[in-house]
Amino acid sequence: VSQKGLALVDRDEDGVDRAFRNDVLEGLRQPQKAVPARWFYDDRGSQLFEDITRQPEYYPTRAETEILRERCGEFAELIGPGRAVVEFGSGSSVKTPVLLGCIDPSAYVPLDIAGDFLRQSVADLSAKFPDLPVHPVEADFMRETALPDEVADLPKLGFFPGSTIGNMVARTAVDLLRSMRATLGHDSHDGAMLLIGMDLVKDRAVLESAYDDAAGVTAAFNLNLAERINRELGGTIPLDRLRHQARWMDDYSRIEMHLVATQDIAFQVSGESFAMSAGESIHTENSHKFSRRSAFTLLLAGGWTPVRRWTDGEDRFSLILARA
Ligand code: AVJ
Repeated sequence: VSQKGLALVDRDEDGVDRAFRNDVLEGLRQPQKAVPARWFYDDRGSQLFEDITRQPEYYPTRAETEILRERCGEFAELIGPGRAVVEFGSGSSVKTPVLLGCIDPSAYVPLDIAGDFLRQSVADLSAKFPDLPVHPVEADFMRETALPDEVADLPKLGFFPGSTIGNMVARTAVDLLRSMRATLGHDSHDGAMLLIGMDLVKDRAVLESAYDDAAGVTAAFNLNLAERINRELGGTIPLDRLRHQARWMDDYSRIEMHLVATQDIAFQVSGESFAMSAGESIHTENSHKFSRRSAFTLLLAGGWTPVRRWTDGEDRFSLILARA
């Protein structure tokens, strides 16, 4: 195991994450208030997301894991042994071991901006695969990243599960796909491959309840963002006057999550004043859903040619293998 120690979070004199403050203040100044979804994932938010994946209404994690388990032999055949698996994000404790067990890789490179999660997932994986070299890289996977020298000569497989690509609008998703292609190398003899999870369009009621579970875990996950703003940015957002909402936006083929004001409110964040009328919202997340064709179009725009596509037994979720 090798590790480059790098502090990626830029904090001011008071320990405030500057990028978080900028994103929140800029977002709250817009006519449709919005905060980027990446800020959900503090420790509490990451824990709540884990809880979401265990809710009966939230099918994506189970559906994708089912595909990974059932198609093991096909992955081995199409991807082959000896690749360096580069995971964008620090890795799920369930999905990553399934994939690694299927394809006999020569190295594993988890790429994550959060060093703590990275260290935890490295420890978990090394315990399960003691002979597999693991080279964690602390980096923002939205940017092209230099991979460790140890994997320079290995053919690469990018792994991007969870339909996290769906949290991006098309422009950002294409930027990411292109930077993944640059990171993984597309000009080598043994070209890079990408295995990517993309959630599918389905019945509106099924989608809306996946993002508004009966136990209220997704609501808590959404509200935690406002709590985090209050805690880290000296905010006074009245949490009891915000309500979680999941909306299917058919024209955009996406679920939007909002925090809706239940009455007129005024609050401060980092010394700046904001107001919301009853019914007005803060837009906190997009989760795009794909058809076969919209998924292929997005991948092709990002420089990736689909090789094979799998879905789960109920056609809820897709996993696509593509080549650079
Ligand atoms: C796994 C990050 C893509 O959009 O489905 C779950 C995040 N948000 N419930 C998704 C999420 C609300 C999730 N991602």
